[in-house]
Amino acid sequence: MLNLGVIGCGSIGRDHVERLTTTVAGGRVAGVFDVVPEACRKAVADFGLDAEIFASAEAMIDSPKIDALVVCSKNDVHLAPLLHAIKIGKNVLTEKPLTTSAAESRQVVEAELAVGRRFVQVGFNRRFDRGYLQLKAIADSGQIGALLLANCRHYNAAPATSYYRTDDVILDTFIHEIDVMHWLFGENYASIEMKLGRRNSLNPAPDLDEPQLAIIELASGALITVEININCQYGYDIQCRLVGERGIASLPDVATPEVRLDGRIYHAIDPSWTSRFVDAYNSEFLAFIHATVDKTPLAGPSAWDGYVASIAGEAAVTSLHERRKVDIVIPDKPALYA
Ligand code: ISE
Repeated sequence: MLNLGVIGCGSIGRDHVERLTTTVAGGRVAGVFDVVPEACRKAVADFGLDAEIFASAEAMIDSPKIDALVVCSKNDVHLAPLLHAIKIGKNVLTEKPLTTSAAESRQVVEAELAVGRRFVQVGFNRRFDRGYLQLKAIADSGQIGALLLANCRHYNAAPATSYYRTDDVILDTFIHEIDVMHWLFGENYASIEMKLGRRNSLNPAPDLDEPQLAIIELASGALITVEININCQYGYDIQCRLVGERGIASLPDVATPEVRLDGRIYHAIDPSWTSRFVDAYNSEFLAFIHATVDKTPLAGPSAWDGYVASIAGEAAVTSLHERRKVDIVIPDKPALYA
């Protein structure tokens, strides 16, 4: 049984504590830390945890009672625990994004390269989703030919938090497509251009500019467009369509029952990512736990993938603010991440 220490017991941290306690085998929550101690006490009480509440992330990472870490703290404070865990040789599953800047993400990569092994798996959960895995198999099989275009939609009913701002739309939401499309296409990005759409009058936050439209150009000339709309009101709607030379492959909609009622036929849409990607979250944890227990290389999205996403994310933020197309330059991938 892998003893996990969870850093950050807010919304996604609580979700992960719950899945580790009720669903995912092979690991248990043995320690928790949050800058708000009450969040730890609540998680321990709500999920009946037999876990130590630590006074600091450092103390938990250092503790011999903790085998590996799960980072669910705010996006801009991921770096310190990641570097600390790598330094003392413990694996970490960190929520996305790896960090909020390319320079910080590069530090994580450098820390792994210095030791010569991977310690970090990034929570880009799409890579464990059944539908995306099917798309990847179709793309890699060559059956629809080389990929020419892709269109994605990332719609949230409402922003994730009351303090969600314009850059979060890129670095917290769109970052998923930045990673998963890089993986699906298997080639590097060349440039990105972000556009702001007409403001939704139902958007409650004054400094949250969206919807946004991304146009990504790949090294081969292929183009990806992504609509990010986080005030769509009607549900959590994730779509992706790959256009190849001979055919098209689209992400299947999540199967929900067809309901015939009150003169209508309809399928329910997931309300949020928690339910939409529940299986993917469970699978990413299982993969992390098995690799850590078996001492085999981590197989999920790596610190390098997180770094690439940070480079592209930063370019997207620059593009949005400066209203211009921005080049994306990805360095050569080190052998460790081959
Ligand atoms: C959240 O953190 C996610 O990971 C969701 O997939 C995304 O849709 C949401 O906007 C993020 O806040």
